Amino acid sequence: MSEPMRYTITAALPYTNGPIHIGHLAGVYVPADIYARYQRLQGKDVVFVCGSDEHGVAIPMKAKKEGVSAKSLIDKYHRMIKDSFEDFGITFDNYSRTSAEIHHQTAGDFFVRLYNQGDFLEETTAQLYDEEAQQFLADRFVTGTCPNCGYEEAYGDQCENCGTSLNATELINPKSTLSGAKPALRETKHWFLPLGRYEDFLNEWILKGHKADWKPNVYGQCKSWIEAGLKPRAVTRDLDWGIPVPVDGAEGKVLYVWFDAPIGYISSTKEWADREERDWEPYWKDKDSKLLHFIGKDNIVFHCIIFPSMLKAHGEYILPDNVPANEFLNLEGNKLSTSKNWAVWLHEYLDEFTGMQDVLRYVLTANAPESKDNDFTWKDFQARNNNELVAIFGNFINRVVVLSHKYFDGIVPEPEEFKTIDEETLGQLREFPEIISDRLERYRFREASQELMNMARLGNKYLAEQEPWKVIKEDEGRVKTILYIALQIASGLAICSDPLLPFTAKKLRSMLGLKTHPSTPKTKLPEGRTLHWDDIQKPKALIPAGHQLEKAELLFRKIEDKEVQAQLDKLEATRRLNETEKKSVMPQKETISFEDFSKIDMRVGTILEAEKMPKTKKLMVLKVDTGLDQRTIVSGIAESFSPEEIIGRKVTVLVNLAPRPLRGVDSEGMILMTENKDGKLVFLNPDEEDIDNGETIS
Ligand code: B3M
Ligand code: ZN
Repeated sequence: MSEPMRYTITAALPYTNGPIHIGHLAGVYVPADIYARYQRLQGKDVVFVCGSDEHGVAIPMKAKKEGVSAKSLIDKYHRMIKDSFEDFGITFDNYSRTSAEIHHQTAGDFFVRLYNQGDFLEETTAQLYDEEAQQFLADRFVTGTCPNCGYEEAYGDQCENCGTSLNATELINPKSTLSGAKPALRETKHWFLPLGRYEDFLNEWILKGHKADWKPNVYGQCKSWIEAGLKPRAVTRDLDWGIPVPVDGAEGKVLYVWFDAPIGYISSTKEWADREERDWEPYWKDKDSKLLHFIGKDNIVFHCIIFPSMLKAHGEYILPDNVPANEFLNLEGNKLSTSKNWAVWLHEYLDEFTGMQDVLRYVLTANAPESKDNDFTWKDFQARNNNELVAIFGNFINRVVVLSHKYFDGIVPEPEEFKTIDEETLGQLREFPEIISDRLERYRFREASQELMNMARLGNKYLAEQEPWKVIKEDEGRVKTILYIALQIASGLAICSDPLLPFTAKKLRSMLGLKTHPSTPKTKLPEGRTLHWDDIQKPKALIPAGHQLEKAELLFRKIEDKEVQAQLDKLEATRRLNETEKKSVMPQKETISFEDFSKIDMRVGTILEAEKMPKTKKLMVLKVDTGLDQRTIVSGIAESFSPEEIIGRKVTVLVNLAPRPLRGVDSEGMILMTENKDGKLVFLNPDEEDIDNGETIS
């Protein structure tokens, strides 16, 4: 089979209801970008597209929460997401948005074509309706128990726990997220894509055709859905936010967000082609083109079942060649969550770790959730940086460039005769491009990152063993050979690190005096020779003797403990805030007048004696010095304190409460207390030691 000429690479369109975090990056954008950069470097014709997903109920819901209009919400996050991707070095050829005119047109036309071809079922059915909010409920407007796995927070279109795609009416105990009400049923007309019609096609194409090359997690999910039988899916919604359904009799209805969003890949390609004066069609219609969708695992059904069925129905489009979906990344042991602010936000990272894009790219790749969910921890981030990027990669490059300047004025020395170790080292160097290519071609980005590090290890070990800094005293000729070999490895790294560590590769090339443009497949040496990925495999020098190097700069810097601690503190603050918010706050009581309030007499007191009341669990009999007198107060605190703990403590006492008998003892007041997170009582006591008993509190 001949190599495909063209690659159409898509990355899931992020919702503009929040910023990008490390989960999005690890799952989708970093691997997609590595792959796109790699294929460009191989001289392939690549278009890498993405854009903002601005429809669906997620948008109006979030806008309501932020108290802004949906339009200003999408504008804000679109800008923010686009900018942070750019700063992070994600090389989309185009980053569009689904509110763009070209997308409304493309998605509308797509719908009309299927409509005219008779590919939809038009049906009036009873759908969930919120009578209070006067709105139909679908997707995120309704939650309930998943009929498949029993998860209680499943959405109206999908269960995020088991990934099953659902119709809202299938939810058990549905509840409106708008009003909390139990929905009623009301009739409404919609258009459905009868997925059952595509079962045979899906069977042939995925189950028979892609058993060997799709990732087991992706293939497995597809298999269980197809085998369970596919039901018709509504592709329209009763909503006022989205793309109006462009056929008669569909007033007030919009396209379902998952109908329009994947078409966004096509619109984004069109937008790019218009700008670049290119033809978009071969990228989507030519059999030679390889279409790849990079997504997270919760999007598998949409990219492997629904969108391909749409493309198939349309009739002119190619199908994805692969959908290398990743599992999820967790953060410090907990699920990443935008609403709970449990995340490392890309825009904040870029601010706090300036110029360190590659560190995050590396850590997220080395620990990518490729075959199972994985955990991001700041300690691991620090360790990968300090022990691998700094101690191996950075250390090797720094040594070789600094020593070349020190001994040979930064000119690549002419080597003397090679020893066995030199031949062996060059032999090993030559094997890397093929190994790294193989891993990247098979979407094994983790392994690719480790092989790249092994390449740096080869150089580091070679230098450490050959010790040119010692040899220089007796044998300058040998040092010439050593540095010559080490510089070949450094040049190999400059080429191979380009897809994975693009900022580093660029710096490294400039240090080595390889004046290149990263996105061009051929790397030009100043003397006009071209340097390519495959050149590493050839016996010829990568960087020839006599070539002038530029001055050394540090590729990576150490990350200090205090930087990691600052990040952990930030997360801890979030965790605490979430805990407090989780506790439901009791509604405010009826308003009282100032007069009422002034009747209350609260004083500072000290507990003098404390004794558990016999035969009770909760009660304790206290003697309290109120400054006015010493009196007995019976208090329900015995489950939270032992008598010894509280004798001598200052407390706030309500002194003018009418005495009341508790188990035969007259209680002459009340101690003020509250409950902490764990339900334990705590005194509302004056912290200051120097307040006298009897002082009033007002
Ligand atoms: N907007 C992303 C998500 O599920 C969703 C992807 C659309 S890709 C066409 O977060
Ligand atoms: Zn489920």
